[in-house]
Amino acid sequence: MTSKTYFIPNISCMHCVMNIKKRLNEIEGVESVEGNAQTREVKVEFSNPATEEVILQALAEINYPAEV
Ligand SMILES: [Cu+2]
Repeated sequence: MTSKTYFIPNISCMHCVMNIKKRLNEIEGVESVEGNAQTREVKVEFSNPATEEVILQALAEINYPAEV
């Protein structure tokens, strides 16, 4: 399992975090998503078939691109 923490500048409140969690949890292989609206960080734990590329693309699609 891989664990990654992403800084997502567009997060402004808990609703943003909820939207991100909802979207990332739809990805097969994503095991957990934790977000913090204050630090604007989201921690994602995932394994195959999920990849970092898929996660980053999903974030960009919902207008919460991660700063990498
Ligand atoms: Cu928000």
